[in-house]
Amino acid sequence: MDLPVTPKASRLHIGIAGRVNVGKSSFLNMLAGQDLAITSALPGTTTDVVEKTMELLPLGPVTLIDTAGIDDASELGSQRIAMTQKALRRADILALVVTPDAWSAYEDNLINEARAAKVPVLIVINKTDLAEPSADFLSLIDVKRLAWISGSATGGAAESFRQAFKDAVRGLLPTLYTAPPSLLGDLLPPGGLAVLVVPIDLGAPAGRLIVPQVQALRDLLDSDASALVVKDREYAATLSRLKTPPDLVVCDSQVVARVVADTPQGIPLTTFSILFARFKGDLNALARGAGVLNRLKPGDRILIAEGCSHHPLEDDIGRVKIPRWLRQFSGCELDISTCAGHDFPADLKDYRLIIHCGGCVMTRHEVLARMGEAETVQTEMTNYGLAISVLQGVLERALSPFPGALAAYKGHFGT
Ligand SMILES: Nc1nc2c(ncn2[C@@H]2O[C@H](COP(=O)(O)OP(=O)(O)OP(=O)(O)O)[C@@H](O)[C@H]2O)c(=O)[nH]1
Ligand code: SF4
Ligand SMILES: [Mg+2]
Repeated sequence: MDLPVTPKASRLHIGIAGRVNVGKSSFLNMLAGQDLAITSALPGTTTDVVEKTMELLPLGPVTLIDTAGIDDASELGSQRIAMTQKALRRADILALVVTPDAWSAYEDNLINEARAAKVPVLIVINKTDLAEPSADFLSLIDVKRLAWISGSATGGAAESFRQAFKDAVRGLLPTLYTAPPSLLGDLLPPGGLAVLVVPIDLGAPAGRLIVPQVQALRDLLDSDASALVVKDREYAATLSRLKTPPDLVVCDSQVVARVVADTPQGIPLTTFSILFARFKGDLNALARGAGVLNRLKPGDRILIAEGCSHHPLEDDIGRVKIPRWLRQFSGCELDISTCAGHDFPADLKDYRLIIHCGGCVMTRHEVLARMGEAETVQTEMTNYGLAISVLQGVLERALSPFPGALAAYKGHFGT
């Protein structure tokens, strides 16, 4: 978990999709005001996904993702489709580029997929210098209740096309499913006190706190609450010196069993991982998935999914510790596999459960998109933090500040 939470992870990601040659790359270049992506009259010019991060005032920093046009006739068809789909999973908003009066099942399918993943769609009608869209075409888009803009990426008047795009994106922002809840400030009254229990062991970086801890401190300050930070060893003694109990205790998952034992009932307690599960994903659904751990059977297929592939420290958790704990906890032999980074499998239906990492370098949207894919095939998903708390027998306590998630966990558990 000790990677910087890059600003990239919290930027608005806008995916640009559409059939070959409609002008996706030209549109990206027009927005950027420079020739970044190669464009040409040949269909299938873009073969790799091109990303451009830029300040799109007044929207703020955004990442534009230009994808390969999909054309069933092209030889690279299936590879491209897979690449484009992977890239689009990262999008918070989908800009679907079309040309006047050209609409097919392809556009409808993409829109259906985006809607299933709760991604708002903006139709960008390009090449209007060659032909204006007909009234019938525009009403077809209106009937589908889609936002649209029109213009020409190469035919001059770039400024007004760019402005229309920014206005339209701004209009879609309130519909974004990806707006995260507060990290923890909403769990305390104003002026409240949170105790953060932070183990300083060999795995802790020298001379500083890790990013999730710093983010929690900042969120508490933003919420007019205060924080007391203490190591697990000093926690019990420190708690006993407080005149009134804290409003919330947050601890690292690795020490949750001990912190639960040291915390009187009635004090809301959770872990950093659970806070981030809510911040980065859908806590209720992840808690429901955690319930599956109590009902594993021999041979069940479990996927342990890591959001990136460059964190030697955590290899141990995903590849060694969690599999070992799972086998001990369930008492049976399980079929456990792992994936990392963008290798998240397209077909999830045969997995009994997916246990995902905290996704510190993933956007909330990426996490939600993966959850959506699992949900479509009725595969449950949970994450490391929740799983570790279940395996240590303390998840009910660690979900005490989140009644909805607790009910989801217990409902699935059948108690
Ligand atoms: N007349 C006109 N031509 C355009 C416009 N936008 C793009 N083009 C041209 O259309 C052709 C395809 O543009 P690209 O931007 O490469 O299209 P693309 O959708 O990225 O294509 P692929 O990457 O092959 O899928 C190029 O020759 C562009 O110059 C436009 O608004 N008007
Ligand atoms: S595997 Fe997940 S939690 Fe670990 S560093 Fe990568 S994204 Fe973050
Ligand atoms: Mg292109």
